[in-house]
Amino acid sequence: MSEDLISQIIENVLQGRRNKNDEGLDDDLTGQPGVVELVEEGLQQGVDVEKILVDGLSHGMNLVGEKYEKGEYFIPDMLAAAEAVGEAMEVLEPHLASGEGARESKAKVVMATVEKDQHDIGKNLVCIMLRGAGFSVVDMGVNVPAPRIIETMKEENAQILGLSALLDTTMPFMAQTIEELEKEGIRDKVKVMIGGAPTSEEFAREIGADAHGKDAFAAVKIAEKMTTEGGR
Ligand code: B12
Repeated sequence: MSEDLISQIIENVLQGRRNKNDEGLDDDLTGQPGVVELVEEGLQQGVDVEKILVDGLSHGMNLVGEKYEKGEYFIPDMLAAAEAVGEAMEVLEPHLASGEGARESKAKVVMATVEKDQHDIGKNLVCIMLRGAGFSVVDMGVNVPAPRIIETMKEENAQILGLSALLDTTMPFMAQTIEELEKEGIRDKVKVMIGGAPTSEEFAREIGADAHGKDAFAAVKIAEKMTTEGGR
């Protein structure tokens, strides 16, 4: 039953359908439940929240990415899917954040998508999972210039910084942010993790980040390690 629901979520992400009023890309699907309604149904049925998030929404979005790469989808298709996933994540978030881990706050994490980059689905997913695991998360949003990130790290007295970039062209802003942390004399007080499709372990080492996470699960593991061991 839950597998069936997950496939329906994926299918509707691919169709870019937020709710029952949306038509979808192929046939006219108006009237059938969209991503938001399916997610609500999953919650009512007691389907695991992380399963909905990772196997449904995130996986669906990755398939959209593949279709875009093959030239089968165009930007408006990506955008429709992204909006549907974003809205459904808002429905899911309170359910994760009220989970077991949420009672203790492990550490404060500042999360940002770097300057000139508007991609936020992956970052939002990381924020949701971190909150669910009991971290206190300050989400700075997208297109955040390095100086603002540094300011917020100081104001919030955060222990961990998570940077996201989805474009080759915005990866250098990750390096710039780390340089600014050094200039401001707070690099040794914070741990930096980076992520996003074009980033890698190697790139993380190159720019002096403490860790690279390939997905939201990795982000949680890294943040936990950073908190307990205080290191890489
Ligand atoms: C959706 C999408 C969009 C949406 C974004 C909507 C939104 N609100 O985010 C829209 C339509 C706006 C968009 C716009 C553009 N996009 Co776009 N987009 C995508 C797409 C299809 C999916 C990205 C996504 O959401 N993936 C799903 C999430 C769940 O995965 P994720 O982001 O990778 O995140 C996971 C991990 O990476 C990791 N993670 C992420 N961040 C972090 C941070 C930390 C700290 C950690 C530990 C882990 C971590 O955990 C996440 C969860 O598991 C990708 C294709 C792809 N294959 O990635 C292209 C893609 C990223 N886009 C691309 C391009 C070129 C653009 C545009 C320039 C297109 C244009 N010509 O206008 C613009 C740029 C806008 C801008 N200035 O940012 C290219 C980038 C190429 C490159 N290598 O530079 C891609 C790869 C598509 C392609 N093959 O050409 N895009």
